[in-house]
Amino acid sequence: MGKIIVEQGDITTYDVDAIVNAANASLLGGGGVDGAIHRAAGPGLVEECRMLGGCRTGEAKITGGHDLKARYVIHTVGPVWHGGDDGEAEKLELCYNNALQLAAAHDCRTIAFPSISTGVYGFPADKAARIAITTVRHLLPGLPAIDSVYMVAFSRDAEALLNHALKEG
Ligand code: AR6
Repeated sequence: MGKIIVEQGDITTYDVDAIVNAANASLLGGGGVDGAIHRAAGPGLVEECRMLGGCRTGEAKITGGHDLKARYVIHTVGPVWHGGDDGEAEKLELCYNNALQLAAAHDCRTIAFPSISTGVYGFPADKAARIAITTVRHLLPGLPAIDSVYMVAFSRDAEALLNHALKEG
């Protein structure tokens, strides 16, 4: 069965089959990890994204990786945190679920995720880490072709939260 690997790093440098982007509904780029991915992938990425017609919260769409080492970018739109009573947890779970299923459908064996929604969208990082790990862990037995899922934390603090969630399970 595939394994979950928590690391601190810059997801744009990952040499994996697919990296996941924490995008917005337009899919036309933005700040944070989205901006970094678009800068590293080059202008071909936004051109391809223009043809996708946006993406709803919790959904995922796939493009090529362009100038990235990754073969694909899987774009998903996390929920904006509104206090926790607006279905945020379920929507975040959907992001991980849909992104991983889409990766598997494209024969990806190695996938890297950022901590979706924990930047501009304000999702509490501890809760988000638990949802990320739990969701991926539940899916892996049903997706035997997936070999490694990297959970890439941008900060040491985020890495510690993910490691804590990994040990809890
Ligand atoms: N590698 C890995 N993680 C990163 C990187 C990187 N290069 N850069 C940032 N992070 P955010 P969101 C982490 O704000 O909260 C954009 O403008 C960051 O530390 O990128 O889902 C979109 O266009 C944080 O932990 O995404 C949307 O409008 C995590 O990635 C909006 O932000 C997510 O932070 C989406 O907000």
